[in-house]
Amino acid sequence: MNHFNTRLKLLRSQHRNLIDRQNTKVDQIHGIYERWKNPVVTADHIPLEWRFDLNPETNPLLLERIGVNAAFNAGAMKWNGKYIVVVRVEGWDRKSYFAVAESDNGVDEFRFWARPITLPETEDPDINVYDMRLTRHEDGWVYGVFCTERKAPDAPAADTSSAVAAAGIARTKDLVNWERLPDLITYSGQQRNVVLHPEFVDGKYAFYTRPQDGFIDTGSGGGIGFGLCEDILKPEIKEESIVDAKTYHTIYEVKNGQGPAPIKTDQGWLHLAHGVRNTAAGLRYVLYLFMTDSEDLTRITHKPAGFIIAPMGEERVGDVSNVVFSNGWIADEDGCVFIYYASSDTRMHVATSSIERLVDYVMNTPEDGLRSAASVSAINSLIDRNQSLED
Ligand code: M1P
Repeated sequence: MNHFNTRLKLLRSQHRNLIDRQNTKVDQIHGIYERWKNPVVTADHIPLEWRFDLNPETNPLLLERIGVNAAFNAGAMKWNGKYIVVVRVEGWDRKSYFAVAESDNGVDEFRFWARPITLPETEDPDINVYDMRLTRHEDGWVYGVFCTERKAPDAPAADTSSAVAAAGIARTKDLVNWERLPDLITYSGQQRNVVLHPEFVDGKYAFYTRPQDGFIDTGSGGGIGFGLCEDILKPEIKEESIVDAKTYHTIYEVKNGQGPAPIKTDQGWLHLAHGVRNTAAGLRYVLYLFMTDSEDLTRITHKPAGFIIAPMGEERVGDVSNVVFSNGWIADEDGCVFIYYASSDTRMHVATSSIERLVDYVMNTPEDGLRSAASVSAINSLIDRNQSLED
């Protein structure tokens, strides 16, 4: 009993210290955004009540019973004045589930709500669910669109890895009670990184998609697609067009995917996405921005070359190293933007910026010329303009 009480006191104090830890801004030379020093949500932030049997009779050694491996890839939104993240929590058993954590200021003191989200299943139960994008839609609902993964039905018995990815859809009015809708039907293979646009387009629900031939290899798919759906209760996209294709010798050469729902600005829709390229050390995931036309959502108007956020320092290492991934950001009414991103499929971070800075970055950073010579030409043109200032 003595051991139990001492250990419980220690666990509680360590947990409290972690949650209460204040974050500090780390200025970046580029000036486009600031990183924050500490991860904002980690596996250790998960409440002790979810992980430990706190009864000394049944757990006298106070061992962890249901462990958490990672807390990452969170959707985000402002909710009753709080900064909310809907985190992908992955257990020691490899299963992911969703859980809401909230903070008063968006950069520290994230606390999980009392329980993880109880997500209703469809008639074909999900084996794994992850990466929820939140959309406050103009129809009045908050939608969560996520990846649902199931074993490939036609895989030979010896193949215990092949899976099928599709877009699951749930909606809520309180982030506690969720109504599950049928999975999105598309005709372009598998789907991951599907996101609902916040406004109707021609009276229809508009989705960003990411068609892919297989579970990991995108094959002929791999770009950010777009399609319309007439009835959200029977969600189906009959036609998809590619808005932002994967492209040779870019940071999105292998595949890419829409991050959170885009933010509406006076200049157009601001998009955050991830791009993937291959290296000798495996896939490298980075984040990039682009802007689409206010009216024609399929037309990219501005697209800076390269990444805006790439893994840095300890972000580089984790369960899937050399990855940054984002499916959540929040634009405050005063123009501040909180970009929630995960590193290496392990923990959550925040970077802060403003609509003004991100729009400036998107509209004034040179596009990818797709050749080394074009990159040098862009630098020379900048030097020329700078030299003319001295004349
Ligand atoms: O492991 C990196 C990411 O891989 C997938 O993203 P994509 O479909 O673009 O390859 C997802 O499983 C994502 O959760 C994960 O972070």
